[in-house]
Amino acid sequence: MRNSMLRRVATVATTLGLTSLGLFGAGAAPAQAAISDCPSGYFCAWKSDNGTGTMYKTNANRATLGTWDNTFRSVVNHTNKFACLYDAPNYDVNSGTSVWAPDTRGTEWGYPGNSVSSIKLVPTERECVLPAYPEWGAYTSPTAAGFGDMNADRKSDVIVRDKAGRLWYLPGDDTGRLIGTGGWNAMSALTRHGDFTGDGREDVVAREASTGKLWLYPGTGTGAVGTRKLIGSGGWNAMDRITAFGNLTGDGRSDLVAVEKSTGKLWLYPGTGTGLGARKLIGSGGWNAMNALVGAGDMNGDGRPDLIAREASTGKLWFYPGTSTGGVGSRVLIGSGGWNVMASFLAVGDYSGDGRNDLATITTSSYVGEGCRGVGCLVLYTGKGTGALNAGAPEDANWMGLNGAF
Ligand SMILES: [Ca+2]
Ligand SMILES: [Ca+2]
Ligand SMILES: [Ca+2]
Ligand SMILES: [Ca+2]
Repeated sequence: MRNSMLRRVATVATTLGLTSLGLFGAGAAPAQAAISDCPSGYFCAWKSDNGTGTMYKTNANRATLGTWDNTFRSVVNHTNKFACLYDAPNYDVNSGTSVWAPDTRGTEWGYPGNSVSSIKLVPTERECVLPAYPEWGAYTSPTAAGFGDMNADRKSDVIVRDKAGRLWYLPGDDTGRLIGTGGWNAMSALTRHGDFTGDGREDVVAREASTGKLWLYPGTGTGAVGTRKLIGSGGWNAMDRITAFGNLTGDGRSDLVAVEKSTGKLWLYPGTGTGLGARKLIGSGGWNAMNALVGAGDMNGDGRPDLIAREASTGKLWFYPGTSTGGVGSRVLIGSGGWNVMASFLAVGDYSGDGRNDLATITTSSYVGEGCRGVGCLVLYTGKGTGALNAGAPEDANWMGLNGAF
């Protein structure tokens, strides 16, 4: 089927809406035989309204269409990729763009809705008009605190999972690098921050949805991750909000926290250097009331990592300071409401370059901010160094069409 154009620019934000337009119907009787002539793996087009006559087909990107330029009257995308149809040659998004979703049966055909002059086949919808990954820019932190920094250049980093299940490493200079070629959609939780393996490099922890296993992917120090190691043999689907916390227990190794779904208890899983040790109860109940947990690093400057949580019913943001005994202390309100417009929170360490840890958020459709509204705004909150946050500032409008960031 055909989806609406995904494009938006950073300063003029419009909501990404997925609507069906121009779809004539699946396999309407007169055209059925001709539409089915489109081979699997190909995008096909006809000059007629009903898919009859000479057929155009391609299984690769086409920057120009030669004699087929501006002639498509019916199309079908019999591939497992998104077909991006551009009004201009050379995939120029500034004229007009339409997107046809993957259709592995090759039955959903219709009018392309624009005067097609170039075609691209891509794994994710956002790649029709944007890079696969969003732009992440960070300033150099004055100290090598390490938190949020996978390649030790003192710039905080972000990892993004796209809808095709790939992982992209964003080193903080607006670029991105592929570090996971696929399969990451099998993971129902992704977290990082802190060094679990004891080599001084940040690592990634992931929960496998189908098995409830917990895997450790050691950071290589370059932003990539190495061969995974099993650190939880099962049962992790009973847990919610699995969050890498940093080194709470003070032994130099990073720890995990997670909420037990059935009880609302908050458990600490101490990192041992080779895996996770016996868990310790650090919150006796009520944590199911929180629908986001963020291991934000040391936000109040006492050297211990802290926790931020969002209360679902009120949209409040709470700060829980890490304590010397390996737990969390009395909470402090740091956001009086409205935080439910955030789809996700990213513990980014110190992106602003003042030595204090900060917080990044990605918005839902309900967000309205200055310069950006709707899904996929990146809003940054610098830390005050006390646990509290300064007012947020939208930084980028193109964090939509992804499948998570951490
Ligand atoms: Ca870095
Ligand atoms: Ca490590
Ligand atoms: Ca702290
Ligand atoms: Ca900062």
